[in-house]
Amino acid sequence: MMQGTMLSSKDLIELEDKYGAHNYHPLPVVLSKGEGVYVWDVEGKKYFDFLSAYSAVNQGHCHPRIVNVLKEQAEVLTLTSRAFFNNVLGKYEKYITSYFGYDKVLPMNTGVEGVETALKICRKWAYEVKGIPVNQANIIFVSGNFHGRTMAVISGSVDPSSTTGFGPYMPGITIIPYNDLDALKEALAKPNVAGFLVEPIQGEAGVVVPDDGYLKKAKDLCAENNVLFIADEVQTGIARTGKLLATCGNCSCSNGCENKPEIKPDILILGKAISGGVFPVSAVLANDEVMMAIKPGEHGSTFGGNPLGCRVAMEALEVVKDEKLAENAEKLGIVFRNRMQQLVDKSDLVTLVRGKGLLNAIVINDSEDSSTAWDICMKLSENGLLAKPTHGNIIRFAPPLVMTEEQINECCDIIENTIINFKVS
Ligand code: IF1
Repeated sequence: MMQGTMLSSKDLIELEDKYGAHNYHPLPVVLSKGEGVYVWDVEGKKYFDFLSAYSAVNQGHCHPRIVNVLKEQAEVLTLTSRAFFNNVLGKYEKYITSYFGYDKVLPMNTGVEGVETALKICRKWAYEVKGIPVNQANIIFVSGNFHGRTMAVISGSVDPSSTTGFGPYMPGITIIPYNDLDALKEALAKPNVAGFLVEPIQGEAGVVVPDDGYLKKAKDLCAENNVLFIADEVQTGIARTGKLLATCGNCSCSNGCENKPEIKPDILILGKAISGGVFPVSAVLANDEVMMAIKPGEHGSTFGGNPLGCRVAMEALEVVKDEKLAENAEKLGIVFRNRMQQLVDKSDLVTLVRGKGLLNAIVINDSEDSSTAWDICMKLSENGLLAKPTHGNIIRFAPPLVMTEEQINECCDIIENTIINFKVS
């Protein structure tokens, strides 16, 4: 195919099929442009983006302030490695630790690198501070989790699509049911427990929101047992659930939020929208008594803390504050769930709606392995709205947080009309 010839969606799908690993099954939509809450396909069709690259573009596609900083820094210095200092990293570290209220940050790139980093910090702290016998540390995961695709992380998964064919798995992991404090109490009573890793809301499991008080009680149980509470806010963080963090107000952060310090993770993991979807940036935050367990040369990465990602992340986080994205997510989430509840009440196809802020999902009245949710998403794309089923019969709805009330109502109209007129095959 000649470079520069206009390739159709079909051509481009064929290229990926022929030359790309088949590790995804995307909706047959080929995107070529994004701006705010909208994306366009190769043929010029416009869509509302209701997935936001799995909550990585909370600030909206190609936010001008973030893109401008990317361009500016890209012409000056992109990467030095950590073999040397650079003139951006220290400023970023001060900025982000103040923003979230922690002593220190360990900068990485992808979300799963952040999770792996948190697991390593937790183990190191267990041996050097808590005094667990070396190589005996155990970390508690919860079933239904999704923390990424690396070997250690899938060792704590119960999802066959994440685990089958990738053994043997990493030892030192206990898996208990999510949202079950008795199970947590029992697991914490075992010897050598170092940490408890949990998503405040389970995104991939289908936007599963735990009972009120679960996270707070879990944090308290961890504290009582000298076990680190590790929050994976890669998907739920950065204003997505209607607060800066789903673990809610770290009132010692620099935002002066009035929330009382309800839950403050011992280790906080951020990714995705920390950079507005413009560049891979992740961050692991902790206070000194935990973070200082890592000594020079014991962890890092080529791109971790690069000046380009740091500049982008600082601007992306400023946008979250300046544009009051958490408040907007909170407000529009209520509008969205009310509209979806009306749909639940009048359609046999939708059995429930759940979520917080603008991380929501509807459950389709069909078996997990039916194609109904997929077919509905295909119809939604024809009607100008992009979403994708998560597990089986659940459709996740996560638009950029810059959406207006008028736009969210327009999207609810699209969803409602699509569902009402949908014929189950
Ligand atoms: C894919 C899922 C979402 C995450 C949480 C860590 C990571 C993720 C809570 C790892 C990443 C992404 C991965 C992406 C699709 C998407 C996803 F469907 F896979 F499960 F959002 F729910 N913690 N989630 O959600 O971050 O290394 O990807 O930067 O793998 O297909 P990452």
